[in-house]
Amino acid sequence: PLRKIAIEEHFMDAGAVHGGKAFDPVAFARVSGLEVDFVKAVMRRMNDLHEARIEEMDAAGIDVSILSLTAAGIEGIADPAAAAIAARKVNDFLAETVAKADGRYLGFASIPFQDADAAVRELEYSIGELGFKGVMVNGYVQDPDQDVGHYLDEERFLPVWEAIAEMGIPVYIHPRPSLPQVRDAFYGQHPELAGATWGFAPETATHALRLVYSGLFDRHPGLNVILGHLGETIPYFSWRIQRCFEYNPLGHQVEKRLQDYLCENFYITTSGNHFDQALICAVLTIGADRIMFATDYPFEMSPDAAEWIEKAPISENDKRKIAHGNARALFGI
Ligand code: GRE
Ligand code: ZN
Repeated sequence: PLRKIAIEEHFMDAGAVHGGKAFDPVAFARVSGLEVDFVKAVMRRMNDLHEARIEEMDAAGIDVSILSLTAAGIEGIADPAAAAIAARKVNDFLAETVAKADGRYLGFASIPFQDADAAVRELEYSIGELGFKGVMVNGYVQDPDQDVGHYLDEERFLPVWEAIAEMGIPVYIHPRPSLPQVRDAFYGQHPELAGATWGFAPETATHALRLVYSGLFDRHPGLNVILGHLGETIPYFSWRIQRCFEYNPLGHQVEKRLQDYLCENFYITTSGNHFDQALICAVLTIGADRIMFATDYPFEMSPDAAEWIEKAPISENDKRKIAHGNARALFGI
């Protein structure tokens, strides 16, 4: 069978993230636009890091899962000092989990972007000492005082990007629910559209485009950002974005076309988007060398993701790159 490495595979460390308070499925369901029963079922699988998860990996032909803290994770913590403490706990917990898993798990670091110095320290610890393969960031970073978020194109984050670029590790930008003011304005009477149905995609795509048009990749041409869900709609829309930016750059000049940044600075994954037509758009836009397999466990069932990629209407060679080859090369597995 097609061997796989899966790279958007979540766990939850509720004790660390919620400062010892129990996870609240009702609150999570409300902000994520989910049914409470769905959240409860997902959380049972989320908290299993041993038997059932490994069995599901075996059934799907997944040799290695790169684990990441589920959204909103550290980014959702308002107090910078609490964020730094929580990130350290989560990273230590993940390192122990990886160490016990006989090579079946690797990890993405959580870092406290709320405080750039602390984030760089946690990078050095989690990448340098714990051996994690990159950073997972769950969208915008909570402000300590107001219900606003900070996207990673802000100047305050430049030292963190510099350290990331120097280490040569990728950053996976994962969705988190939009800020309340965006949710209310966009989705008011339609909470069913706010989450993974639709809202996560424009939220995360906007974040990625802000990075591009901030000139981040001109400053760090070797930097790699990973997007899930077959690129959060960006491949499909990339031609129009480039076209309309050329007409109306509004002072934001960058050195290359969006298509060039996609091919040089982005990877996308197949997490939670088992759609042949979207895959083909991605293959024709960014290329099979920059697409990687992921399942979005536990929000999706890994065998569904596996069966889909096995049957996808692309070449055997592309399938092998997507299933495991690109991840082996990028992460040195
Ligand atoms: C996720 O990956 O974080 C996620 C959610 C809610 C629904 C679906 C989903 O947080 O993939
Ligand atoms: Zn996910």
